[in-house]
Amino acid sequence: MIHVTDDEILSTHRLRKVLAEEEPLLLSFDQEAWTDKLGYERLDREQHLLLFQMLRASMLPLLENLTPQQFERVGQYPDGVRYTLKELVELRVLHVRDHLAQIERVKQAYREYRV
Ligand code: NI
Repeated sequence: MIHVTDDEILSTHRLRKVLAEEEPLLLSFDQEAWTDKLGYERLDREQHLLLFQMLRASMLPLLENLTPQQFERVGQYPDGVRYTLKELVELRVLHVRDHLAQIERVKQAYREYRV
């Protein structure tokens, strides 16, 4: 949950930059370093879930009623790879979906183990 929220912070930042600026620089993060150095196991999950929900809610008015031109706005990573706003939104959806599937697999494995 903490990782998903941290990713959402960056994703929110990227979407806002691409909407506001001309071909802005996009940033990724070193996930393992964040998990390790920020001590994820000590952080409050409920608080991060709330933060995730607030980030999502804050983006709704910005992502509603976008024009096709806005969806084609572009940002670029330092390695030169370019993404449109549309692609960034899709990646953001996939990321959360992947982690939910992962959580389900862990639960399933746990249930099977207990039987
Ligand atoms: Ni992830």
